[in-house]
Amino acid sequence: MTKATLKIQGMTCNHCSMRVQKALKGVAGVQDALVDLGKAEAAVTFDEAKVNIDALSTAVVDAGYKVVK
Ligand SMILES: [Cu+2]
Repeated sequence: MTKATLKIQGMTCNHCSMRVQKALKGVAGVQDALVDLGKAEAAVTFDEAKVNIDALSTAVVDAGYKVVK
């Protein structure tokens, strides 16, 4: 498993962080995702053979938020 932290822009409340967390967890290959609203970060544990950072970023963008590179 690989761990990565994504910087996310646009989350303003718990509802936002839950949405992002759900979106990330819904990606095939993601084992776990934990969003920290205060830090505006998502810590994601995933299987690198199945998913990459770009796919994770796309999931966040599709949920309506921005990923800061
Ligand atoms: Cu919100």
